[in-house]
Formats: sequence, structure tokens, C-alpha cells
Amino acid sequence: MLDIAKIRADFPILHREIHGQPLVYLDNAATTQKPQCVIDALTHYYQDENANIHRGVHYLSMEATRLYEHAREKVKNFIHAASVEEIIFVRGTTEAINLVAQSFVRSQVTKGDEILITAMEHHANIVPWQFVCEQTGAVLKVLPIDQQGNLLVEQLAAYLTPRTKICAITHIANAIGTVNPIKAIIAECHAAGVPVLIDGAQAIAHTPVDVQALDCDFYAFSGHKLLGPTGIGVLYGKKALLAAMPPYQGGGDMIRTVSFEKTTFNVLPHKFEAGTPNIAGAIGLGVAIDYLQCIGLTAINAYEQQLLRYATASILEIPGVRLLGTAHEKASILAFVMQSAHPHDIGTILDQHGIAIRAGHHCAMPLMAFFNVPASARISVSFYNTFAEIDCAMEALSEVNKIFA
Ligand code: 7TS
Repeated sequence: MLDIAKIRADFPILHREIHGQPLVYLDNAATTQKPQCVIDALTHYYQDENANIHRGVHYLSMEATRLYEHAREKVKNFIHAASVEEIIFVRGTTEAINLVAQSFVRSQVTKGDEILITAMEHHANIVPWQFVCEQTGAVLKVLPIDQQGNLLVEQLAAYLTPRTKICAITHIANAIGTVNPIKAIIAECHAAGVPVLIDGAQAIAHTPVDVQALDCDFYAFSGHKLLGPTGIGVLYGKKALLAAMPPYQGGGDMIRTVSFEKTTFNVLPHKFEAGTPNIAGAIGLGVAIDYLQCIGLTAINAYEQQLLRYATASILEIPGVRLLGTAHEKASILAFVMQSAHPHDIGTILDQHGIAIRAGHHCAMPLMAFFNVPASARISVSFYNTFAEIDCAMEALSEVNKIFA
């Protein structure tokens, strides 16, 4: 059992008012709010420890390096990676996927090779692959979904061909909340000799992740979606793959020796971390992970599932609501449209009540096209949300109906 009142006390922003009403923050799939300990870690770093890393002989530089590398260790333990060499700090999920697309995939695909994604991907797991296709003549293949938003896994075998060079798939779909059976998918891809990248942006704060048990080749996520700062994220990659990949960006820290004739590269993970990284961000992410682990992802998941069931039942009582995404297994994301109002009007009216939801295409325009809607409204809950907040949102949605009746 989670002590929600105690948890909420850790998040200063949850106590502010918006338009004269208490904030009801239900846009957690876009970004999560930050507990005081993460905010303090950032302040403390800049106040007391700020220095550049991996290059100083002075005390502060060594201290900053220690803290940064300690954060990497925390990430490694959090996702059960085999070693810290497999943890690359990046800007976020987007950069992690671009890194794999350009470094791992682009270098080995030729005209007619195939890249497999699914119909429920965020643009961050579509566009980088389109770049590779344009650069190489490879072909983008899309595993379809059904009307409920379930992936048609039974068709996977037919989509895996001798020319498939990677399967890139989301763990949890941001626009409809589908939880994909990634362990089985990874096994099936591997049986066909196809490596797998998992987009974990929506999963990492909601379900325990064990990259070794999953046996995924790459796993990408963003710090800001798990209570951490923006501008920091993680690419996990199997060591053997990362070691064989060319660097993604060139610059300081990623080299061993440089001459005008030839440059040799640093060891993992530094080979993929060119330039001064987001040191404070990594440290903040480490503290966010500590905080999440203290509460426990299993308990978080169980509570969020209760909130999801409650919100789903409540919203279906409101006339004219159509849910998008009713998959067998769902995370705490509720996407919908209403007969009476456009999603942007829904979002605006809820905002007047201090309720933050997202309205738009959710960076998943092909998915919106599949459901034949230009946009949708989305409630996404986190473990610091309450049943009372769901009630608040439902009352405001009923008012939307009244206003537009
Ligand atoms: N992949 C998925 C599944 C996502 O949900 C997001 C962000 C990204 C990739 C990109 O993450 P970034 O941190 O690199 O930007 N999703 C959302 C969303 O649903 N609303 O705002 C951002």
C-alpha cells in the first residue's frame, strides 16, 4: 500500500494552484513532476560540486566525475544491466534511438534491407528509421495493430525476413497505453536473427525492467519520464554490439588519441559520450531512481492499475466518449475523443479547472490516422495521483458536454 499523502508531500509543484484551483496533473506521459530530493540534488550539484568531469586533477572535478559515474552505476542496477559499460548517457529516448539508427543500423543496411517497427510508435521511433531508409534505400515495414490497439503479434513471423536488420518497438504505447509482450517478441526476433531495440520511454517509470531477462539488444528511455530532469536519458546496449559500433558523434571525451592523421576512440561507455555531458542531469536521474526504488515499482504499478480501472469505468459513464486503445494489457494512459468537443477544447476547459491533460496527436500521427481521428485527449496518471483527482477530471468532462450541448 502506498501512502499517497506522504508521497504527494515530496512533490512541491503538486501544491500549487492553476487558475485559482489546485493543480490536478494528469499529463504524466508527457513528463513527470519532480520530487524535492531531485530538485535539491540539482541545486546542491551546482552550488557545491560543479566542475567538468573526466579531465581534472582537482578535487571538484574528481568529485563531479565520481557522482556522474555513480549515477551510471545506479542506472545499471535499476535496469539490471550486466555492466556500466552498457549504459550510455544521452539527451533522452529520441537521441538514444537516433544513435542506434545511425551507428548500429545505418552502417550495416543496404538497399532493400528492412527495418521493422509497429503501427503504434511515437515519432521518435519512426522518423530516425525513415532517415536510415532515405540514406541507404532500406525499406520501413510496419507491424499492424487491431482496433483495440493490440499488436498483431501472430503476424510477426511473416514480417521477419532474411532482410530484416532491426525490430524497433515500443514497450508501452504513449498515445493509447498498450503494453506490448516484448519478451516474447524479442525471443521471436532473435530466433530469426533480428536484433531488437525497445523504446522504454513510457515503461520505465511504471513497470520493473530487467534488460538481461528481456534479452533486448537496446533499451532507450528518458530521465524526465521517471521523476528526473529533462535533457538526460539512457541508451542501454549489449556490450558486444556497442563495442563493434562506430561512434555517433565526435569530440572531446570520446577519444583516446587524436592526431590530424588518425584518431582512436575511448573505451565504452565514453566512446558514445562526446563533449561535456549533462552532469547535473545524470546525478538528478540517479536520485530519481533511488526515490522510485524506495517506493517500489511493483507497488507503483499495482496502484496505477487501480487508478486506470477507476478512470476507465468513470469515463465510460460520460455520454459521447469514445476510448482510443482498449488493449488487453494497458498502462495508466487513457486516450479518448468526445462527440461534443474537439480534444483541444476539452484540454482548454479542463485547464480552466486547473487540470492538465494532453490534447493533440501525441507525436503519433500514423496512429491517429489509423483510428481516423485528427487528435485525441489523453489522461495519463502517475502514482502521486489520487482517485479524487480522477473524479475532478470526470466532473470537468461532464461540464464539457454541458457547454457544447
Ligand atoms: N518514445 C515514446 C514512447 C514516448 O512516449 C516519447 C515521448 C518519446 C519516445 C520521446 O521521448 P523524449 O524524452 O526523447 O522526447 N512522449 C511524449 C508524450 O507522450 N507526450 O509528450 C512526450
